[in-house]
Amino acid sequence: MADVKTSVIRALKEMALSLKLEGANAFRIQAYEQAARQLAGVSEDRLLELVRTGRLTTLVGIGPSLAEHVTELVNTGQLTGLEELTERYPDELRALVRLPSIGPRRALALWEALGTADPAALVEACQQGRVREIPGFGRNSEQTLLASLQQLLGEGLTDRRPLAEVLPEAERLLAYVQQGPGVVRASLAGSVRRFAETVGDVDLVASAPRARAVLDHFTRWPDVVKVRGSGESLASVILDSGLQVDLRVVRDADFATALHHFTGSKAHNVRLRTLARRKGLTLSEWGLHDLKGRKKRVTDEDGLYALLGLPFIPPELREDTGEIQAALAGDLPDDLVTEKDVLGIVHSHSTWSDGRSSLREMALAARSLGMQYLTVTEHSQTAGYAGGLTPADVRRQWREIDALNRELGPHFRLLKGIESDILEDGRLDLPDAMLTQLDLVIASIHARHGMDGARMTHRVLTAMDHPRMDILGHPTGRLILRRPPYDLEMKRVLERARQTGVVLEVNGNPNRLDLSGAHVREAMDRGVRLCLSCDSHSTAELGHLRFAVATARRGWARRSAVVNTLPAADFVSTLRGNHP
Ligand code: DGT
Ligand code: CA
Ligand code: CA
Ligand code: ZN
Repeated sequence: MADVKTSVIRALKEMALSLKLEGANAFRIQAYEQAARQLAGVSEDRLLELVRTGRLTTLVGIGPSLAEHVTELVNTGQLTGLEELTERYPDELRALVRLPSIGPRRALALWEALGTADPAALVEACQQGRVREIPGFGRNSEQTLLASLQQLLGEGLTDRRPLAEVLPEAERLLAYVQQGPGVVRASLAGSVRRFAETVGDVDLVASAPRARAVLDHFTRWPDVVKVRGSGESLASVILDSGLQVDLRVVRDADFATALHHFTGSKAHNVRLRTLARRKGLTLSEWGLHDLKGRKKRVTDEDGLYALLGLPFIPPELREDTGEIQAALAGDLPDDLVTEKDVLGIVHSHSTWSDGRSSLREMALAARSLGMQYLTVTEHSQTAGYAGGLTPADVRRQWREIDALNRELGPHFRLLKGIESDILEDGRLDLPDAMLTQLDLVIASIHARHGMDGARMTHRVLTAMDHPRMDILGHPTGRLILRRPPYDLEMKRVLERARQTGVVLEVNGNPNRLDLSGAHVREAMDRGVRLCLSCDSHSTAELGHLRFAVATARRGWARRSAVVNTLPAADFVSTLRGNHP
């Protein structure tokens, strides 16, 4: 009976929520909420004693009528009227009211207008723009609602995390599995291998003659706190970080098809299976078979795609967004950008503004990564909270840049730039006389995110029209799982980028990934150019490049569309060629 208190508190909270939906008197609602809070601070034994002796009203905030309700709850487990109220409003509606971005009135408005409170259905309604039509909503609140619904859904399933939070641990675990007894091959699979923005769990696939021995090795990894399941060929564990990891071990002859299957996405697999069937083959977790059930020999994923009449489709593209049709038609990009193509680090901060490494440390680190240049793009003066530089500071910084270039050149160069704030009216944050002296100008929004769509779009387009604007930094402003994009008409931004030659950033900060893969794809369709940037605030964050590259690949970006695949001089002159 240790749970009486918990269920009493839960009932009181449910009552408060139901009364909110009823539009009841605020004092009545508060009485229930306050009682729930009070009881949370009282032990179970003490609660039972107060009920027995009729002294509940000695607790602050519990009056005679609530004392009666609590007594009823403790004695009968029921609360008069609660059940009736609970039945009137479905659980999904109750979950909706609890979202921080939405109150009971708007939850009800949604429920009534759309006839459902199912979060997945609401996500779809947001995506179709049907929510903004409902009185009390607009584009902005539709976006906010969408973000919190997606979070709700994610948490409901597995508690998704940004990929970058998971990847280092996943890679350490992969290295450990590779050392397992008899392991021939091992790889990351699932959403991690596809470089999805967020990850539910980590999947690994390995091949070895004896699966059991490898699985035992796997479950002995020191960070494993719980083994959820372990079978003939599969083990699933929880790490102390809360992360779930699944490992499948197969015979090496099955490795390629197993790796392919567990890389997904599910939608990609389903479409590929349909294609296989048309060729008289069946494709499954167990491999590729002909109609007589004979297994085809498949040694790697290249071979699997070849048997299906396709070129290799990289994991980042396997989302069933047309990649199989494009591959059949020979329309997949043949020069998909890779990390090796990138010659310069774009968008970096140092201790001159809000970075944690000195300019010299940043330069040395970039050079040791094999880069030919690093753009020095500190914040501008309006970004005072981020140590933004005044024009005088910028001039002083040039002296240090010149000295470092003499020291580290000629095969490595620091380029003089700035990350200018885009001010509220779309102006840039430095005088034109200085902007023209810089090698490159990134302009980004860092304040007043909440402007309505028309004004925000005007603000960004105005900045893009500035002849010294080279690159639009983190164009949508979204923070993964935390903040929805600005209210911005992306189609017009993309169109303006095409007209002016302004380059759109693919920001590799794993919390941003902005542009997203989907927007990169739209940019590619319109002939808009990209730069793959790190937005690094320390030498370690030069590693963000890999996320920028992966995000660009998820949007089918070609090397030829990426400006920082050019050597330094060409990079600067191609930016200068903007604004025809
Ligand atoms: P996640 O973990 O939610 O970030 O996303 P995934 O894609 O890693 O999904 P997960 O871990 O459930 O499964 C890994 C892969 O296994 C998935 O991408 C495709 C494959 N798979 C899982 N379940 C199914 C299924 O029911 N049908 C098919 N065709 N493939 C599946
Ligand atoms: Ca997974
Ligand atoms: Ca999984
Ligand atoms: Zn920045």
